[in-house]
Amino acid sequence: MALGATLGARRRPRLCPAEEPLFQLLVAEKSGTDKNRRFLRDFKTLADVLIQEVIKHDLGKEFPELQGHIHGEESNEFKNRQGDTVVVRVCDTPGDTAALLLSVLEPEREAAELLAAAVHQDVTLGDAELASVELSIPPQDLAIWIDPIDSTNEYIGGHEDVAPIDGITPAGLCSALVLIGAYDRQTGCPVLGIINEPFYRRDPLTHRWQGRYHWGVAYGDTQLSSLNPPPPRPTPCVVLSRAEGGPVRAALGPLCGDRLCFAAGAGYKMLCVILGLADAYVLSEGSTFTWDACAPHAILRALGGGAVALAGALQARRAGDTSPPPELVYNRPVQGAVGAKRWANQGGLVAYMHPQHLEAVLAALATVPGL
Ligand code: 2IP
Ligand code: CA
Ligand code: CA
Repeated sequence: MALGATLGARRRPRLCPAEEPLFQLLVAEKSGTDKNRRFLRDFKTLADVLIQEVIKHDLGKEFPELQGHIHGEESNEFKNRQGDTVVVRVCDTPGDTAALLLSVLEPEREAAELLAAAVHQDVTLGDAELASVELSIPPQDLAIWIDPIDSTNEYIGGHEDVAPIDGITPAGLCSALVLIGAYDRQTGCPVLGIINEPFYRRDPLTHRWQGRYHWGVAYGDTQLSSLNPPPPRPTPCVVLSRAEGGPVRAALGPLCGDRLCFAAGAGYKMLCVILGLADAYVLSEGSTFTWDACAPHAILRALGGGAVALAGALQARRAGDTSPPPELVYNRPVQGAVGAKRWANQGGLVAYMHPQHLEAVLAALATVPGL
């Protein structure tokens, strides 16, 4: 089976399997005793690490050529409450996985067993669109970035009822996303992306959470996606982090009229551009990483958009270079940096759908001193 179809059709990295008690734990509110709160925090952090391990395990099994090239944000070392280090992984049987998880979640045996059952569950998606895709990408040319949960703070906070403003939900559970991106090992270009929205909405009848996912492939001359490119707005809407500073806001304000929007989650803000809820996402600092941007960037490229390094683009522009700025790549660590910072998207980024909006954003930001 082709890699693209398989990435989409294999077990979904959904946080919420059908089992109601497990599901309740994952989204449980912060009510109850301190002990409960601590357990929930551990449980959610464990889910974060475990999702990455499940994806790594499944992909590596299906495509041995990818083994050693599947990277993620999380380390699989997890400290339990006794201070011991547990290496979280998918074991050969649900029983072994449950036993391993229990060493973190003790004494919550039921939670450990439900989680292990979810990990070992085989989910086959009937995605007619993906099934009809005839594209073969050699797995040995690719590598993977995974962010098992983006917008962790919102995930842990668990706020369910944040009202959208012009279609963009500024905070809350719905900005917690699972991001899986594949890039070309040689060039670093993003090739394939999947964004899973586990908390997309409540089913109106059952009141259970429903997820949805989006995918895109940009490989050679092939551009395919589960979505259609959104049309450009005459006056662009730019989405920003709430942490974005005054000078950037002031420079972009006039460009957008009253349409500066704010949202949590780097992945969610890129998704807003993908879905046409915003025309661009601007970030002026290196506070996102390869695992945040790779998957949404691949989908943007599949739809005709992209993502560029902001500082580099402004520098080239100021030096009189009028060619389109180079797109972000995912195989180049930051020289001299250590830890997660090696994979920071240094100097910020602009994600866009339509090149004229990228151009307008860069023109507006070129006036900001210090950028
Ligand atoms: C975070 C997360 C944050 C985002 C930050 C990312 O990833 O997406 O929400 O900040 O840049 O690195 P902001 O919400 O201000 O855009 P994670 O949640 O995976 O740590
Ligand atoms: Ca992230
Ligand atoms: Ca994360």
